[in-house]
Amino acid sequence: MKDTQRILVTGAGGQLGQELVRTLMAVFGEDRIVASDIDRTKGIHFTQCAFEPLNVFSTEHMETIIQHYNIKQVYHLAAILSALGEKDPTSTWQVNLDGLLAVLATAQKMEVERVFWPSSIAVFGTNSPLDNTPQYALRDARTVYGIAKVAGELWCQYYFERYGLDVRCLRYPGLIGYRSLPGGGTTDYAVDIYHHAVKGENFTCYLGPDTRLPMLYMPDAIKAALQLMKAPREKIKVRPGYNIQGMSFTPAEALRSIQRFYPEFRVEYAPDQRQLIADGWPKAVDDEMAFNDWGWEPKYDLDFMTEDMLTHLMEKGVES
Ligand code: VAH
Repeated sequence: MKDTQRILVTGAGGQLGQELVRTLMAVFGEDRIVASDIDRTKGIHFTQCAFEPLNVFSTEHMETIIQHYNIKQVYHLAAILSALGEKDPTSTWQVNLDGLLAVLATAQKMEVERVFWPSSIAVFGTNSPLDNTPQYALRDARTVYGIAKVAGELWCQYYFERYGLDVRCLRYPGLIGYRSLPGGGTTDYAVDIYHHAVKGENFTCYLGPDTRLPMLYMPDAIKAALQLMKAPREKIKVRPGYNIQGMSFTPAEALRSIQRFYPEFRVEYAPDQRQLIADGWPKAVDDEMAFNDWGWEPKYDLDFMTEDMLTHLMEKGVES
């Protein structure tokens, strides 16, 4: 990208967005990043770069932003996550799928060079092979969130093949970070458990102790997005989302990892409706194609992440 060109992040106020904007500013410079969110109060997180309240359905407003800031890359993160999404399926579909279509159409019209969109391991479901799920396994999603991710992947592929729009996607697993809180996900327990440990409070987990899920520490998640977006176009051989993960663990394994630092910490298990969602997701995914095509290689495993999470949460003090 040229120095006069900028990057727009939609849904920047979310768990991934806050951390992504922070890294993009460090890499490209604060004056080349435009953070946006439908919730104008999220602007408090972005005092060093431009912030624009934006509802992606207002395509004229989006066009004006792209024109005014000379936007050449868009990271479209605005979405409702899996568990919250089940409370209002129609709204979840509209935000997650129709919102993506609005961004793809506008990016195409305004000649945006590259678009990043986070897909999810939630594209898979009970009839998909769930142990070390292959890149091209059946996408048998059973949540509205997952169904919208399957449809979104197909639309991203269509915009690439029909119009040449360079859309790049990652199938993120559960994301874990200490700087921002998730909201409405099925994997959110994996963030909350660390906050409880540091506060000295025992934790009630809404998934059973042996529920294995693929996960990714936030520094690796951000690294993957920037690595994917930087790769030469010809290296990107997978246009639906690339499978990626950093680790795969159960709540019981997370507990043991934390107890190395907090031996008295305890977890009670009280599975709720999110157990059904998790049971239909991969336990781990095969991310070899990401490694082969653009050099994906995670840095953090469970114990390394636990040490980093606890250290930073102790330093910063945990949010209640
Ligand atoms: C969720 N954190 O729980 C998201 C993610 C694979 C899980 O898509 O909905």
